[in-house]
Amino acid sequence: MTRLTAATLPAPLPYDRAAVTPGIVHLGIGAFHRAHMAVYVDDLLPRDPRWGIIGASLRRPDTRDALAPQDCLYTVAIRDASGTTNRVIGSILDILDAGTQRDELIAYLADPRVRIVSLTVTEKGYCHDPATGRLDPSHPDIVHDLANPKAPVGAPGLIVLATSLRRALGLEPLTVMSCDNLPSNGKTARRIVTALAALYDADLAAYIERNVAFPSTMVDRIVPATTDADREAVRAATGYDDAWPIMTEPFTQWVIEDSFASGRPAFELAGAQMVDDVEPFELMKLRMLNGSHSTMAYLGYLSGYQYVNEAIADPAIHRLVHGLMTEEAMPTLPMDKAVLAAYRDQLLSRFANPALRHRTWQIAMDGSQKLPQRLLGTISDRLTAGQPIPRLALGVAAWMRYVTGIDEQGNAIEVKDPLAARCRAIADAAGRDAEKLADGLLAVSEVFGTALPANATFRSTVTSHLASLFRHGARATVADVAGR
Ligand code: CS2
Repeated sequence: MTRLTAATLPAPLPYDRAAVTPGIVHLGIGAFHRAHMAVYVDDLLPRDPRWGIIGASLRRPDTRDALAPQDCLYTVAIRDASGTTNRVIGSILDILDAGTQRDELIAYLADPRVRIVSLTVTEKGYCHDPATGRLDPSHPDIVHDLANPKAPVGAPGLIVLATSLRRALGLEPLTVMSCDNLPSNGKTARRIVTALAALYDADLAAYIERNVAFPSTMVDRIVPATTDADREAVRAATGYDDAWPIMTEPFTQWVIEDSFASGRPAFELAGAQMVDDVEPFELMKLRMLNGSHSTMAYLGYLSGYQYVNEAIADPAIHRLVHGLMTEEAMPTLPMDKAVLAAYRDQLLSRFANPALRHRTWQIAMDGSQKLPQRLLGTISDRLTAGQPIPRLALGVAAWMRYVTGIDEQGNAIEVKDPLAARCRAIADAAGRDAEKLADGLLAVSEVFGTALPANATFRSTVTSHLASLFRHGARATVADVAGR
């Protein structure tokens, strides 16, 4: 069968790709970027060809290897119960593997045509302490980059190098645009990049502080990992071979703080919302969507549900998630109640999308990096206000049960998390003693900080839920906490 390439494209793109020039370097060219920002840019290229994307992966060459033979073209398959729409995206002009093509990547970062560096490097790519949001100077990437400032491996190190080269060349300053699920992601990126720069050179840190823009953005589109069955479905529907098509839902949202150092594409013409303050949107999304997602991931996995749509079809999980959003998350959010209720209802139907096949195991990944902004911030706010936290605490307890690495049938769970080994050691020492396990994990300050573990209500609610998970299992515990 024919491979998707510029020469075999079934229908021409709505712009002349040869006339598109690079304007954006994207670090972390995974499925999420290809389903989200690259689609918005693809929509804009017919009006303005100056914003082509150069993608880079920092860890693995697999995206480059899959897409380079197909001219970086790929299919986005938009799926729901009514069917699938396949669309070819051409906004990514080139993909570099930072491990082997670092010089090319650095040359693009210092290219005068490039004015935006965007990021989807996941929570752990920020090399920070998740509980405080501050640079972790002992992070292996930071240790490496401080010793090798001209050949950095982490995103913060690459941005610092790019900035110093651009300053030396007298180029326009960059805009660094985070598209990761972190609270105040722009401020977080600024804090980390500036802190790292200060470790090299105080002048450079001051330059960054004054000149580089770090808009916050709220990004939203659910993107399950692509499977071989998905590749087969795209092949059957389109008649060509695509080594790495992307699966996603019809819904997409992007809210961007309108603060750019050296110009930007007219993202609003592709449907993005340009606003002065993204924080209320970010908080809503992290606490409602992602908080529900992580809760469903751990409880769903432990209950034997492989996919989110199966988990949310369980009436007790549905009730729990509905209650978590309505009773616990929504009262902490600075948005209009009717807007929040509509967002909740839309989320519940997005979770139920039967065509997405979003694995609970995929969302369960990297919980140590995700819990603070998804559940713990909401919990702190509620405890401060003297409000109860039964459902949120169950989400936290389910994470603790999950990172023991053994499911309810006694089978191994493949726990993917930078702190997996540490959590596992704590779990092995605690056995099935809920109090010991909770004590051990609550002492992991990168996740829980220091204030929350000192709160007696938090500690006892989490511990009693954890005891119930061990004694009665996830399904019975969910039914109990969700109520009738
Ligand atoms: C998910 C997110 O994998 C996860 O942790 O919660 O990737 C989620 O699908 C996106 O944030 C949706 O925009």
